[in-house]
Amino acid sequence: MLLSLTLYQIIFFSIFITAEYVPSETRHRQRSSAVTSTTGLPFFNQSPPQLPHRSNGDIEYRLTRLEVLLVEKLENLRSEVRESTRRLQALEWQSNEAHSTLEGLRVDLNRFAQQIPSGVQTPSSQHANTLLEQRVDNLAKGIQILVAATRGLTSDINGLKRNITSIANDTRYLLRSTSHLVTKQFFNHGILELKHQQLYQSSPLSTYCPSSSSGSSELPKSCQEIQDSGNSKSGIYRIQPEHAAKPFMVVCDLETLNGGWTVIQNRFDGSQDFYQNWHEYKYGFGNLGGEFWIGLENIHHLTGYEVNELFIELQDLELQNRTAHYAAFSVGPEVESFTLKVLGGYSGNAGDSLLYHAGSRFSTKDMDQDGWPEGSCAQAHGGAWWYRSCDMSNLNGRYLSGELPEQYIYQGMYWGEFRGAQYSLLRSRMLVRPRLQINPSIINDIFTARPANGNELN
Ligand SMILES: [Ca+2]
Repeated sequence: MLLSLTLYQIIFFSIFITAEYVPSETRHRQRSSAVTSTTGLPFFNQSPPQLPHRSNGDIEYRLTRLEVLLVEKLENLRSEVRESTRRLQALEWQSNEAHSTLEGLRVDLNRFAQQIPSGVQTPSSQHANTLLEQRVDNLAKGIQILVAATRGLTSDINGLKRNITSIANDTRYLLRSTSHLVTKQFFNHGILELKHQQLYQSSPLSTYCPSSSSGSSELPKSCQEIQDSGNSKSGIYRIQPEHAAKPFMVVCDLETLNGGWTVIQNRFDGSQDFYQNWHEYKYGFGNLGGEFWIGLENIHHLTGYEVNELFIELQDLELQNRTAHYAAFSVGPEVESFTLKVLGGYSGNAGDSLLYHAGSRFSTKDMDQDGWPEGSCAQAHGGAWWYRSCDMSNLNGRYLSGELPEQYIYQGMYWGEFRGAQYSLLRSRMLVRPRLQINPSIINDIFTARPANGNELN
């Protein structure tokens, strides 16, 4: 009865899901139509996208309601499965009991049969035989009843097994449906993407464009290409790496160490807040004329398809300069959480405080992907970095200037091997450029050199 009710609930809920659920193909078409126009041109060349007629609040309310209903239904199904399993175990136990009773009766019967004397029967032995026959008849009836009961139990058990299989199938179907539902995170992410694209469209890019900006196909792929084409003046240029969907502005340093560098991070006065969330770190923030983070998407486009060098310039409040140079540096795509995929070939006088982070995913205050299960390194240390558990450097940490009280350890914009984790530096600049030739000994460093230990946070 209970199980039948459950199946009706499932059927009702399946109908409900079908009514609310947007098929993935349809969603895909909806997403595609948000990204490309009817002319098939990329979105960023078109007018702003049309948002759905429903308000965000309405859609979000409906998504929340769907999620709550789904969680409730799944919980109900789980408790039904638990109850069925319990009943099945009880029935199996009863069945085992019946079997052992039957076995005992068979033993008794055998013993009685052995006790019946053969040969001449006296009146007393005839009486005993009659008693024995009665007991045997009783035992036989008992055995028949037990056999019938066992058959009933077996049938019940089989019925329960079928019900459990059916519930398991329904649960799998629901879980599959869940994976196709639009989640609030997906919805919010989509809104942020649209906002970003609108922002990009309205930005006055042409102000900065060099004379060669007549078409995206002619844009240089990196600052190195700008330098190779004869430019020698550092400044802001527009580039489009081969795998980037659209061009973007960068600061090129065409002078330091033979030039060709793209600046991916610049901090020197604390005017820009670097305690930002995932969205900002993905797309970049700040002012290319001042402090900025170029964005993980752009860093991936610059370094994800060919190995780059990474050059880090640091300065403390006594105006001591230090550098850290890595002959190989590569950041993965967002689906790999912008992992620091390749790092090696350190040289310089700042000390190596980054190799500890090689292989780690990027984490922000709202996206904990670090190796510290009990907490968020980005929140605890006030930054965003390729945290492990947690860090030996934190160049996107808080701009705190100089020696720090003990409670601020790891919080500042610090480089462990230079002034330690209780010191916030004055300047930090990170630059990348394509590395055309790689020394085989550097490759060896990249894949074998790992730090023996680090300042694990416990
Ligand atoms: Ca964590």
